[in-house]
Amino acid sequence: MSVTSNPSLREQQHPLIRQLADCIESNWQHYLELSPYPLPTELGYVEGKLEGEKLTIENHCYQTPQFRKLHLELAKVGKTLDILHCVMFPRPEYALPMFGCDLVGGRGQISAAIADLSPLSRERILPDSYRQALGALPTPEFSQQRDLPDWGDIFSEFCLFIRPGSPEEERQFLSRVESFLQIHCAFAVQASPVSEEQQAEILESQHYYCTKQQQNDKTRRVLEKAFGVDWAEHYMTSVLFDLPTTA
Ligand code: BLA
Repeated sequence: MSVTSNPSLREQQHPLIRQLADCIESNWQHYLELSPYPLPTELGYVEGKLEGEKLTIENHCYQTPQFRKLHLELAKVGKTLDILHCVMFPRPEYALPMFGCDLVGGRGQISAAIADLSPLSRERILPDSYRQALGALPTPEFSQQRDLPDWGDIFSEFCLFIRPGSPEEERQFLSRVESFLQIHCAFAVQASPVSEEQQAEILESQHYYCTKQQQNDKTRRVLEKAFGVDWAEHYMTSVLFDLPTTA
């Protein structure tokens, strides 16, 4: 299946968001066998009002033999807020980490750039293969590191959370996220299914990951203001961070 995106929202967004969205999709297309993911049609493209400004959300969703859901979301609030959200949810049959990424910006400046390959094991450590590959990457210095919130214990030691200080730092962020994606996709397509016992542990770890992400009040507040409390709860638990049901 080939990925064809409606470029309308992307073209209006911060260049780093546009570039990262293109980068994510081209890596998915290059490495993985994509098929459609059935998202409720009313949630593919959504518009609401946030303090008088229009909030637009555009979702791109796929599945593959190794991933139950690949989710790329672009959102825009008037002229003030641009958002990219991306999560790759592995199928519980595979011992793969969770790729997650969030870019939040507005008025020409990205305030939060986050990317991680988060472990899905009881000990919350990445497989050796990932630690070696990630540890071998060049480690750029970013001038403004940001602190993770309390619920951020789900992230790995490789988690990047910065406010990019220059176009050069934006390029370095993009390049490191692309390396995360390449490493992840290359390992994923070679992965073999694990034992039922290990699947149960992976499932439990995905629950833990999603439950923590649902505690992100900053995301919740944006959605609540535009669409109301109930819609925000539904969206966070069924589209952004839905729990897998069966292994
Ligand atoms: C932060 N997320 C934020 C912020 C906003 C959003 C407004 C605050 C930005 C800042 O402090 O500069 C908003 N993010 C959204 C909205 C959506 C979204 C509305 O994705 C979707 C419609 N968040 C994720 C994923 C990760 C993530 C996958 O969705 C990480 C892998 C992390 N976002 C994340 C973290 C923060 C954040 C850690 C900082 C939270 C804090 O400082 O409290």
